[in-house]
Amino acid sequence: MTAHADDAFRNAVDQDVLFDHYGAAARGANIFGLTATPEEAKILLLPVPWEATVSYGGGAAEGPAAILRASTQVDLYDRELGLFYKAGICLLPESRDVRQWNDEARRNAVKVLAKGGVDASNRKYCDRVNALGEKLNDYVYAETKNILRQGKIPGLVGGDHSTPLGAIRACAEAEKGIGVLHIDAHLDMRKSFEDFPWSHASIMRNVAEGVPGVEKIVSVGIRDFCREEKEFVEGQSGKIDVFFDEDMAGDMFSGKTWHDVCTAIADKLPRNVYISFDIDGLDPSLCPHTGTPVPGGITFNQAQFLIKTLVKSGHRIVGFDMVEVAPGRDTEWDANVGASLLFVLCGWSLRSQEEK
Ligand SMILES: [Mn+2]
Repeated sequence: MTAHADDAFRNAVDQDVLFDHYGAAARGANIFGLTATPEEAKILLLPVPWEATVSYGGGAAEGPAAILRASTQVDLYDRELGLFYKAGICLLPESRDVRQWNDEARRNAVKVLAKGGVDASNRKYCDRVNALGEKLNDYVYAETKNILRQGKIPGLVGGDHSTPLGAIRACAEAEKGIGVLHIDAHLDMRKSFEDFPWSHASIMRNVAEGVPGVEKIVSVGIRDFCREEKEFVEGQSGKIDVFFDEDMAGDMFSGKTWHDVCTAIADKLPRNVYISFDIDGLDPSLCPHTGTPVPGGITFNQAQFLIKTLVKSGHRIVGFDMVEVAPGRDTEWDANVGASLLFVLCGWSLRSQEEK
């Protein structure tokens, strides 16, 4: 067990600490109101309250706590999957280290963002942000490795979209030649963003260039990107397939079905798949407070059907993340949607272990 996982376990059995982290809703119960311990649970969810380099709206660092609070509203029975939650789903406690790294990185990042990038006067702040980003990547990698070593399914709860790099790396080492199903409004293929290489806007570029165990990336729902990102994708000789939001909608306006689209997406992926789900891939009415909302996007039912189709066509989900959920000040709506999607991801990940 890593030092962090050790902490996580001690915190999980210490209700006062859990109470501290998550507020009144969580006393004695974990996500979805379940009570499985980290030892019992088949799915371990790692909260990563990190949003160091957010460029527009903030709040994603509060995503895990908000999802936990909202998760008690999710009905546990699923007509197709039955009482799958009995396999155990457990959200680990937030790491105090990650909170501290995030706060420090955020303070430093603001000094770079204020000038629209790095120059001689703020280089040291930029360097510090990037060093803390590397620490975060190492932490997520070690925690995910640890979850996989126990034969459990890892699910990361962000945080911004920079957070799952270490999780994808760990999953790609456990199963060679995995695919990444990337659901997002943004292509996230920038070389770096405002001189931050570990940015939310670079996550899939970092996966494509830095995680050799990923043989395929399929990006879905994409409707915001720059020319450099598009050219990067085109230069990857088929390693990356993009299902642009406009094209998917256009196909359906012209008579194709969502079933057709989902089958085409699933056909592009190898058997073992990591799902990286940025909530802003959905229609922004489902995530109005996410950091960088974009008009368009898929519905909740379409997302659910896509995940189902993937599993029913014989793919195995080796890990997943749910990122960029930012709670609104006066509403639990974003977190309700995030919690529901997280439940869908948990259910079909478990089912996918059984499918041949
Ligand atoms: Mn993203």
